[in-house]
Amino acid sequence: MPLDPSDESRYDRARLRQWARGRARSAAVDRRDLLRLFAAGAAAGAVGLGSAGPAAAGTAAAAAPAAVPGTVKALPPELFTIRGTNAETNFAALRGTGHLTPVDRFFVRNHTSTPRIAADSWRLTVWGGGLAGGPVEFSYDRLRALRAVERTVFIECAGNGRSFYTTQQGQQVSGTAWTLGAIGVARWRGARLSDVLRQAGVTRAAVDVLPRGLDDEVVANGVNLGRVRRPLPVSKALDDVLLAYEMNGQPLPPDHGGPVRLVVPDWIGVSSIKWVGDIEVGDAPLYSPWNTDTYRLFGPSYAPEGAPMSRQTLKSAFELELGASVPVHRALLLTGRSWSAAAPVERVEVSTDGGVRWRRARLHDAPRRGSWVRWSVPWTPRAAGATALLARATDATGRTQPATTPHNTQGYLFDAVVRHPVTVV
Ligand SMILES: Nc1nc2c(c(=O)[nH]1)N[C@H]1C(S)=C(S)[C@@H](COP(=O)(O)O)O[C@H]1N2
Ligand SMILES: [Mo]
Repeated sequence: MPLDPSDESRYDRARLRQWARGRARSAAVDRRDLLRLFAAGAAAGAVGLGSAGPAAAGTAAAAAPAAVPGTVKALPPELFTIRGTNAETNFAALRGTGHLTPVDRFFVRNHTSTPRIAADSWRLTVWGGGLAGGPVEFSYDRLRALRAVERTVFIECAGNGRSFYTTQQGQQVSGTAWTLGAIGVARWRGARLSDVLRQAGVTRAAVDVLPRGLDDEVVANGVNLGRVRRPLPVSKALDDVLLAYEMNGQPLPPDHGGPVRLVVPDWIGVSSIKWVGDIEVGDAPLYSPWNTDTYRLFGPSYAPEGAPMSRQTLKSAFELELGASVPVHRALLLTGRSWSAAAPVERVEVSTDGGVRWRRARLHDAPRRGSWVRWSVPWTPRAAGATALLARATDATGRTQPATTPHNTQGYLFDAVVRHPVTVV
């Protein structure tokens, strides 16, 4: 019986019991290698799989000069901050753009580099013990012939905001030092994964699906982890997941997984596998290093085996550079965006005096699940000097961004209010 994905901790406890009984397998990766890898990452305190470090860069680092990500699209410095093989959207570059993130400024998170895959040579193979029969293949045309759906959904890296564990909370974390720009909202068009799984003959015995990318294998700390892949419970896979082939009305661009990627609403970005080439449908729980070792919560607040991650969290960002200078006595309009994976954002409050007084921001979008709201607040700075701008969102579940986030070693799911430094001159 598939477990309810809304009860994620129950789902994970069940998986962990199965793991402990030795029923689980971590496709192609030896358990000892994983432990060694995690120990190395933790000891180094700086390099994890989420890292842009030399180990995580894998083959891309060998093929390209250091710090030049293997992307196809241009990454001009006004729009992006380069972080190893990844490119972070500069939030200031979103000011004046619409609700959707234009493709030319949508962040890129690549474990290695962007592969070029022609639509007419692309194939998706669906296979595994959770199907009634053998493998079933989908060409691009077959996928496009299925009923198409469109959804506006954000994709956000689990490590978005990671650098604030260090700069605000004084804590050490491993991985790419994102500020808040590892998120984008797009209009995705594609087939439902549920339609594909049904055509492939998914049975009631199916437990997990494991989509895998066609990009290069990932080598970290000398261990080949294979291709990027992360399991989803079949209940989520049958619920609202898309196999997307269009982004903002264009064919899906290479850097964002073209010709076809998964879009997994509300879940951490790594769930949305780009350049998907095959999907294993397991009749037993499936594992990969991307849910046993990375993209998992470890630290003093968590059990030794760690805690699972599925849904993203709640955040706010100003459309302004960190450390910006603003003129004294001049009226400004502060703008920004807030988002939550749990429910629509209903309220945003802003402080321009380091968190003493708060004002309601004006919302410029109807709050909607799976997307962000744009907001604004007028501000006339009255005194020169350094200050901090703060924005704090509350979603329809009543959850408000907290003052601090409990530490985890890989710096995931930062949701605390960010102190955005500015200098009034
Ligand atoms: N095949 C593959 N899929 C992938 C990745 C990857 O490196 N390879 N990165 C994942 C991560 S960690 C994130 S946050 C999102 C980023 O999507 P984007 O690059 O389109 O912004 O893709 C996910 N899917
Ligand atoms: Mo990510």
